[in-house]
Order: sequence, then structure tokens, then C-alpha cells
Amino acid sequence: TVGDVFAAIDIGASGGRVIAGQVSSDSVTLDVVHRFDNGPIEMHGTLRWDAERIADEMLRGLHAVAGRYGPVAGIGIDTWAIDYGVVDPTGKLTGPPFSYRDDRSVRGVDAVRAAVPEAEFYARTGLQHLPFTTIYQLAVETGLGDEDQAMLMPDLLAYRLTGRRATEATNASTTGLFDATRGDWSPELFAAVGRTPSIFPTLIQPGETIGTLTPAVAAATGLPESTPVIAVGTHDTASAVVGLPGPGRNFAYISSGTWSLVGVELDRPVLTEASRAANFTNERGVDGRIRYLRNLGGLWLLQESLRQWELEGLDITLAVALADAASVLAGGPTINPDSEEFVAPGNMPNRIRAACAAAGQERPETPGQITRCILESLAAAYAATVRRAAELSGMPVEEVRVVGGGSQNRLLCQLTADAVRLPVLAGPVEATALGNVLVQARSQGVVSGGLEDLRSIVAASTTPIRYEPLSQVPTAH
Ligand code: ADP
Ligand code: LRH
Repeated sequence: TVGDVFAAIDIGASGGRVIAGQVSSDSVTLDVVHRFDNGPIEMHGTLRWDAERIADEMLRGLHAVAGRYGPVAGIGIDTWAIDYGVVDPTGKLTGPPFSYRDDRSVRGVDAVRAAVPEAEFYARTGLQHLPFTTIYQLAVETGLGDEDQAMLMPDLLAYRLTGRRATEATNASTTGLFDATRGDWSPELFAAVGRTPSIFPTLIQPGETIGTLTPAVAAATGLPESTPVIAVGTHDTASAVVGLPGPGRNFAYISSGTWSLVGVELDRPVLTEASRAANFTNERGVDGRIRYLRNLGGLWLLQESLRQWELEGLDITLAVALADAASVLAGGPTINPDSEEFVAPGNMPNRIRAACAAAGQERPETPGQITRCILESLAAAYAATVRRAAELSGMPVEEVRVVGGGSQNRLLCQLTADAVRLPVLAGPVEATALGNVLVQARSQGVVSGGLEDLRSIVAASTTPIRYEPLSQVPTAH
């Protein structure tokens, strides 16, 4: 093997992977060693995450990495943001963590608004309004006793590996309890939900070592006890933004998975009234950069549609849906993909039909028409969001870089290039894992430099596909 091997545990809302990344001073290669499905599970009418199963899959993946590569130079964990588990004083999880798609949080919104007006909330946190942000969940949390702690998902998994509790800052920035300008907890916002920052373990930064493996984890995985578990951008989107291919900074990005995260990278937050009205977020990135972006409904809409068609006994795979969509004429009905009606699991094709009908548009009927509607809606929303991000931030955007599972969707990439009228650079698929291993490798001295240097390594090690905007877009009209 060439270079040092680092293990990346990258768990999205729809699937997890354990990846071995081999890093030298100027290259990185990934080997996806273990994959598993993920998704919210129903429990007594609530939506939860099966944290025990996720932890078991993580250990199984690390065991497979050890089997293939022997000892590793580090382990880094990233997952989706916002959600937390409650840990009792003995270190046990008190129950399966709630999913952000559970509707309990909606009741928390009014309680928080009553204590902190929306404008003040934005001025402090810089966060877009999402009805499920951690602070809203905490406002209705009944299971967090005085002796307990709340631990964000990646921190919970790192605790499982090391027995050390910490809260990594990029993910903390998504909680609605974090001051975007100071880069630290906001005690005032904790007070709004009757809590203090001590409900979370101590804040740490990407690059810091959380701890080493417990004897039990070392035995289960075959990795040495001395293996460091290193904080990366534990918010998956923070790692994805590190793993964008270089060069330069005049680009917008789309991290395309269950969600589409669309925006630009800045040095300072934009906390203006115009930015709040446009619902842009200022999440913390690695090296204190700001991820200035919006959440758009993303490929969740397609995942849920595929699930529905399967329930109906239709044999529609992702490949079939995309092929059918490609032969549907452009210019058909569209929806607003970040509308709150699409957040909960359910019959997505019917919700999409209803939304189109309510807007006085033609109803998409077939799987191909539904898929086309989703992709055109996403592309249009991407274009509007990229333009708005550029306007509000002053960042001159010359290109759009798409990473994540959705970067493999050729139709979506071309529609995006056409809608935004800029070149789209698609890939790498596993940008998140690349960002994860490169931040680990930098902390161990295997690579050096700032994010631009890390992105040059990504560019040198991957071959993204370029989509040029078509000057003439054929439409149905
Ligand atoms: P997350 O990290 O949120 O779980 P991913 O980055 O893994 O999400 O992206 C998952 C999405 O990628 C799927 O919903 C699917 O639409 C898309 N995808 C995966 N494989 C392909 C493929 N071969 N072609 C087109 N799209 C794909
Ligand atoms: C993407 C993501 C996104 C969050 C959402 C909860 O996986 O982390 O950045 O807003 O999940």
C-alpha cells in the first residue's frame, strides 16, 4: 500500500459506508469496505434512528478495514446533522434517538419563537429556518434528565469507540444553540429552552483527537487500542465541502444526497435581513470557514417515491425511473422541493401530484413523469439558490461543483447546468469521505496546508465529469 490508511465512517440519512482512505502527501484513494442502509424507523408512532444497529455496522466495517489493511492511522466519523441521543450518567443511551423527520419538533418552534424572536435568532445563529433544528427538538424534550447529556450522532458514535465525550463544532453549529459570529455556544439560546451548554459535552474542533479505542472495541474490530479517533468535520456536509475538487474559490457547490445543500463557502457569516428573508444558513465549516447555503428537499423526494412504487408492487428501480424521466419532455409541472409538506415520510408521488394540481399545473402521473418533475424542480431550485447565494454573499460564482450520490445523476446534472447557465463539475461521489480522511491526515502530519491544498489533492486524485449548459433547451411549449 502507498501512504497511510485512515478509516472514514460516513453515515447519511439513507446509507452508511465505512471507507479506507490511503493518503500520501499529494494523493488520496478510497476503498469502500462496508455499506449498509439507513433510514428512520417507526416506533410507537414516532420516527427514530436505530443507533444500536448503526453502531454495530460501524464496528463491522472497522473489522473489515482491519482485515484488509491492518492497523489504521486514524478513524473519523461524520453523519447527518441536528439529531442527538440522550446518554445517562452510566453512559447508556436512554432510547433510540429521534429522527429530525419526526413531527415533535414542530411544536417546539412556537415555544422558541415566544422566547427568541426570529430576527434575533437569525442574528445570533445565522441559521435558516428548518422546523426540526435541535433547539426545537430540545424545547419539547422530556427525556433529558439533570444527570443526562445530549450527544450529537457522530459524537455518540465516537463515544462508543473511545468512551470519551466531546461535541465537535461544525455539527454544533447546526443546533440553533451556537453563535455563528463567535463560533461558540450561545448561553442565551440555551436559556430559551431552559437549559445550559453543559447538557452537551465540551466543544472541540476538527483535527483534535477525541480518544483511543476502548479494549472492547479493539477486541471487536481487531484494531490496536492505540488507534486515535480524530474529530473531522463531523457534520457530513462540512466534510463534503472540504472534499470538493480544487482549485479556486469562485464556485458554488451542491452536496447532493438525501438533501441537496446548495451554496458557497465564505470567510464570514452573512447575517443581514435579506439573507434571513431568503432563508440562507451560515453553518460552520472546517478551519472556521462558513458554509453559506440552503437545504433543498433533495433526492429524498425520489427515494420516497421509489419506496412508494415498491409498496404498490411496481418494479421501478432508480435506473428505470431515471431512464423514463429522460424521455419525458422538458417544461412540465414543477414543485417547490423545499416545501415542508415533503419532509415527513409517506406517499410522495401523491403529495407531488397534489402540489402540482394545487398550483394549477398538469398532474404528473407515471413514475417517469414524477421523476422528471422532481429533477426539473430540483434543477430550477438549484439555479435560483446559486444565483441568490452569489448576490447575497458577493461571491463571484463561475462554476457549480456537485458531489455526493446525486452527482451520478446525469440528467439532473445536465438540467442543473442548463438552468443555472454555468458549467457543472460533477463528482467525486464520495467527497464527504475524502474530506473526512484528509482532515484526519492533516492532523497526523501526512498532508499539510489549508482547505485549498486539501482540495488540490482531491482534484489530483479524482476525475469529475463536466456538463456545459445547453444554449437551446427544448421544451414542451
Ligand atoms: P446520503 O449521504 O444523504 O445518504 P448519498 O450521498 O449517498 O446520500 O446519495 C444518495 C442518493 O444518490 C440516492 O438517493 C440516489 O438518488 C443517488 N444515487 C445513488 N447512486 C446513483 C446512481 N448510480 N445514479 C444516479 N443517482 C444515484
Ligand atoms: C445532510 C444533512 C444536512 C442537514 C440534514 C439534517 O446529510 O446533514 O446538512 O441539514 O442532513
